[in-house]
Amino acid sequence: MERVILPYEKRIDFATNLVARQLFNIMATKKTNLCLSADLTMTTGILDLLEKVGEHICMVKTHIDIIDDFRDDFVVRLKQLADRFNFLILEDRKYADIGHTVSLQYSKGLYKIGEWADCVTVHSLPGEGILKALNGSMNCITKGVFLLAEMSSEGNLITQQYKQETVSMASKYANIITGFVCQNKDTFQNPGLIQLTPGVQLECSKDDFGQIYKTPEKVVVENGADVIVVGRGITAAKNPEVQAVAYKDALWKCYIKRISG
Ligand code: S5P
Repeated sequence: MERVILPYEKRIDFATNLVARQLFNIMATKKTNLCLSADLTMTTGILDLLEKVGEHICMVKTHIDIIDDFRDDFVVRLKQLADRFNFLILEDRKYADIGHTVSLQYSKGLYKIGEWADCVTVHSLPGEGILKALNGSMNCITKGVFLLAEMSSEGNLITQQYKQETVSMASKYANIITGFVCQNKDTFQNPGLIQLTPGVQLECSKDDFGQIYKTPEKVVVENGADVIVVGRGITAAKNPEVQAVAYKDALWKCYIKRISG
């Protein structure tokens, strides 16, 4: 059956990655497919925002390397919030190096991402070695990878062939692949994988650096997004909490419309 018309709870059994199972479960239980991109540069800003919107999201997406006052206790508190409100943590590291380097970037250094992130974003550009290395680092732990198959930004260099080869590369590493970061429903068919789509605001627009925004209706109903990433649409709002609820409601309504045919 076509992936986009199956409800999240029916897709759980197709998932080969444990994080994908968890995420389908959280979305079905909390009735939200909103992922907050918490692109703020101070830890208190991120933690305060999550206190307010944690109940409305299925996942938070972080860029740990943009934080000015990073300390180890930040990730402890982030984890506590994730447990309390039942959401997952995606570190948007966009790994893009040779496998050996990526395995070090994943487990070592200041951030030790592998210790706290449920899943990470990864480019397929360097080839299969990047997944082989992460597969080794994630061995036996409930962790996941969102592989970038498309991007939201104007003029990006990803071609149709690159996209198709990215999707077939993933099939060999089914146990660690949570899904794809992409814009279109024809990117992949497997109902056990999750389509993560960024570049979303309530009205179509652009930013000054080539980011292209589409509406919830467009990305969910037409383009098949399962988890929808919203950053500045919420973080830059006068009242982020009110805006998070507005996005959650709009996105969930679109999902219900899609699965109702
Ligand atoms: O193609 C992409 C992939 C990603 S992960 N386009 C994106 O914008 N992103 C990320 O989504 C980007 O790094 C940023 O953290 C977020 C979008 O933020 P917004 O403020 O534009 O909604």
